[in-house]
Amino acid sequence: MCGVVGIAGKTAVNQMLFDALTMLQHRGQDAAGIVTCHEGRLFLRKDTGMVRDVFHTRHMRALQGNYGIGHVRYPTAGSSSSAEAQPFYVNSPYGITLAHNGNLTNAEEIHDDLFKTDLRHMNTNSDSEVLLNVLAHELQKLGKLSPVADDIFQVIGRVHERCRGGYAVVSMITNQGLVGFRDPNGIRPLIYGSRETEQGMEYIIASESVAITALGFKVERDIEPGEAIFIDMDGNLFSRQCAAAPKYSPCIFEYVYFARPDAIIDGISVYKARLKMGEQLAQKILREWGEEHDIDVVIPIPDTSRTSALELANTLGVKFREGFMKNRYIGRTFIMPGQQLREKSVRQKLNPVELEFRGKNVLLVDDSIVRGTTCNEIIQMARDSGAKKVFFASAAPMVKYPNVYGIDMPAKSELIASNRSVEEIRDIIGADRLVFQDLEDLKIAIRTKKVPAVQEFDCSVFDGVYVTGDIDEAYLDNLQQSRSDSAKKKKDGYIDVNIDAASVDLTGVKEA
Ligand code: PIN
Repeated sequence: MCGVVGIAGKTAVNQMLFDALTMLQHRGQDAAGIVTCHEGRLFLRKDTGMVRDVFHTRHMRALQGNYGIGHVRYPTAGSSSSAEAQPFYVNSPYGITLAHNGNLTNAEEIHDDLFKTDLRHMNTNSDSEVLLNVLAHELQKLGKLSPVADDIFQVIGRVHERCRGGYAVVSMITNQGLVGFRDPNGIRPLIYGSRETEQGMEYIIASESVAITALGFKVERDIEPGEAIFIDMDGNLFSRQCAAAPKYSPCIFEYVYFARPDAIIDGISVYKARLKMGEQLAQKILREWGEEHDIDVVIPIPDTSRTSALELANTLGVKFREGFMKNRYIGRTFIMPGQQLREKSVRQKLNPVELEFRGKNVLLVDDSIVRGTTCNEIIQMARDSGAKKVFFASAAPMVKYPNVYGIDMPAKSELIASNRSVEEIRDIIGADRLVFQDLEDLKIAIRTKKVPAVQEFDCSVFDGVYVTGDIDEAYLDNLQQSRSDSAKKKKDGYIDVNIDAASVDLTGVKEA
């Protein structure tokens, strides 16, 4: 998962891009990058690390210009080097930079075509570089010295024809303008806003509304599935539907966990959706455990589950208490994650408030259970703190299938629910009772009458239905192989040999 932002401004955009990336930091803490454009020259700074660590004063000073894009990267299998930090750059045509959130499901196929037919070279394993080269190749084919909005939209149409999967993209075409577009299913989010200034209208495109409002811009609207917007160098904005059969299927996991609660995605408040998830889950508990359940207190596992746990407690009529305090100063992970490390870091991250547990039957609430390893540790902490019974509730249904649209889920074999019953999972994690949200209830929690266009979601991690229709067993087997291979490499301390970013994709770009 990643965060993207693009700004077409009237004054320097470096600080605004930096601020926007800090608002999107939760979408990726592995790497960050900004590229700006000033008088036809590009200035790029990207590296692994958090936003505050990647950009120093000297970098910020060098990021000149009124147009720019930025990216924060989530650690995904096989992309941990700084060479694969974004934005990516390709010099021809025009000089194009691109930041991508999502994952192409046919990247390998396109990679082959790009190499054998289009004679394009790619220097990383990143599907985002593939996407950039498709865009560049299609623009090149048009062969226009000064493409207008119509040309850009025609090219995005071609990108949609060639690329499959989930993608929300911002791209800067040197001296031509800023483009934002979203995959035909609207799997990954993208939204834009505007701000009136004395010099004229400024525009921002971002993964989440929070980056727009925090910068003092006004949210205009979400970019629709398959739609593209283009802001030319004079600041004129154009938009067009570029996909043949667009359909809303936003990723349901954004609402469950990834997005900030204060974000509004596709017109739906993430906060409100999480409250309703708590309400739905409480109804299920009342249905299945009966009114005479023996829950004394509801305790969220911070941070994401807090909102749903609060409403769950309200609906049950049970006390809501903060039983775990989070150490928010654990910043970077210097060693590659492994099972042991994950377990250790839970105890460093969360500390129990013992008096909330002693002698009580507690219901712990988390947003989801993925590997099941942290809940195991947390349940043990609750017992060590003196809890009588420890119940566990997941605000999301059982995660049974891998994600192929840009959420870095573990391989299927590592998902605790992939081949197990609720009872088996309960036994493994050591809870006295375990309850999962039903998928239909989750959808009910998110849907709102106010947004009739968004009724269906990409729920593939829960139901195995992949909305792009191109995922079969062979694809998932392959994925399993690469995800577990890359995990193994990481555990063995293997590092992919990559030519340093500075000597690869900065050709003609001044490094900030
Ligand atoms: C954590 C959000 N959330 C916690 C992510 C743990 C699954 N895990 C998914 C639960 S936070 S496990 O709110 O952002 O801090 O099942 O894989 O052990």
